[in-house]
Amino acid sequence: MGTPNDRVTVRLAPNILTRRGLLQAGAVAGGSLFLARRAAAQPVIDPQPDAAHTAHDQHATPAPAAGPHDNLTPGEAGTHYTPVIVPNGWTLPYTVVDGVKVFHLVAEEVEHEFAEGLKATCWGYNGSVHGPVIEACEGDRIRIFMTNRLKALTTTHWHGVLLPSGMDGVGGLSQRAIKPGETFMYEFTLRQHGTCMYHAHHDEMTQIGLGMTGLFVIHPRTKASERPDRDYALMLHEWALAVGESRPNPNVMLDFNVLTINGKVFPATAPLVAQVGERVRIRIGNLSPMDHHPIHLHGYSFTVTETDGGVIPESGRWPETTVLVPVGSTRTVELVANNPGDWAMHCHMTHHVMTQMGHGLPNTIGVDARGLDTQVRKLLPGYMTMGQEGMAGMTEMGMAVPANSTPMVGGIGPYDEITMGGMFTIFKVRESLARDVVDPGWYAPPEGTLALPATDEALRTAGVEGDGSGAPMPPEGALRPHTLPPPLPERSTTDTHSDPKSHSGAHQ
Ligand SMILES: [Cu+2]
Repeated sequence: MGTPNDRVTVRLAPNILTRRGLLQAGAVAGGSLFLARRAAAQPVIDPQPDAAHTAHDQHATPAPAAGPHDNLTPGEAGTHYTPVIVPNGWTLPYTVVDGVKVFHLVAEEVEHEFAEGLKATCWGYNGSVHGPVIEACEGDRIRIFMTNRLKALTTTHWHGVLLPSGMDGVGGLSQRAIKPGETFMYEFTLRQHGTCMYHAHHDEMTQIGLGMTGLFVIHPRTKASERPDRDYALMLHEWALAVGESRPNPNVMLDFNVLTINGKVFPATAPLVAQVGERVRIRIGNLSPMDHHPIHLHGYSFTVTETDGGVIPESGRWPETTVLVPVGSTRTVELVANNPGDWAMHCHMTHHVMTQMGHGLPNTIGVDARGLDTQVRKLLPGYMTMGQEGMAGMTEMGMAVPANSTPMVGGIGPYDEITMGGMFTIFKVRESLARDVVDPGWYAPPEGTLALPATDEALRTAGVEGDGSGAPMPPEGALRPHTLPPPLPERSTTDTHSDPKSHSGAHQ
């Protein structure tokens, strides 16, 4: 998989690449970890009229306020921004017509593959779940045609995008719903940059639940040297898909059992990659129906630089290893890839790195089920009671799984079974890495930097017993449950009525 934006076709109207347009475009600076000081003082652009937009203005919704964003030429990949990388996904191509970027979204049913062996009929856009990333530039005028190929009404909301009310896409409130077979047109100028989203805003429980969501990335117009080297776009989601069923159930409130990054469960999630020294931005959106996801990255301290509300001022940022991405929001984190390795990146909710059959099982930990299994196998060949020692081993032993399901845990890693599935992926950092490598294979740690079985010599030298005896144990009393002190002694009635000013000795 190359950068999905290889597929972007851009047709520029011949007259819009004016010298003035380019100068203006270059002057609009954006904020990021790498140019945070610039963010505090964005240059004001002289709002001169520009022929590029006059052609469509007569039928376009008036913008909320004219300003420095109104007269820019359409932002170009490479010149004004570095396109995002969408693991397991893609970016929606556009055309340019009379200075307006034109996109076409189609809402429709999609046969979606979460992982090998696990498919379902979901709802998405343009043949994909989630919808393709919409990518544009601050200052772009954009027009999005939305064709409804569902059998249901729908609308599309541009989450976090600052736009006129009538373009906001809330069914019944901002517009009438789009009927099956109809195409609506949304048009507005992008007056911000950041990581926004789009999603159905009609019968939200059903339509968002079935996957009708996507990221909407708006880049600032910057010089290449001011941008991250790799800019990843990830969308989180959760699904209720009973083993063997072919449609997710959008009506549940708690029972989500398939947890995805860009629509995939690990090990079907493509890794994020970087070369040592590269500046990496990771945008994470969450339109799961019900759950926030604390996304944890190993091996790094990162900085949270943006929410879907915009850039966080430098003074308001703090370092993190886990960023909570609440439902209905995005978080953008940035780091410099200075620690080579294969680093886990996953939701830290333990049930969110477990797939389908991992949830709600009876607790059999510590149970010897061999006798039971033998009995049950007479009725159900291959039956195995799961989880006497926990859930590990479910991948490795190649246990047969029912039709249309995935093993409840991950896959075989470089050494052993990776016991996480679901909302899990890997950040692969290498000393040297070609630009277009999707997966450089497993990391081979340098000599002396890999955890291995302790040798007898090492144990002896350290005075450590390999059977665990002699290891420190809690000091006497350290783990004793605390008990509350006894109640205070009861006071006499006269005490409670005494004058506080003359409390002591007043009753003598
Ligand atoms: Cu989670």
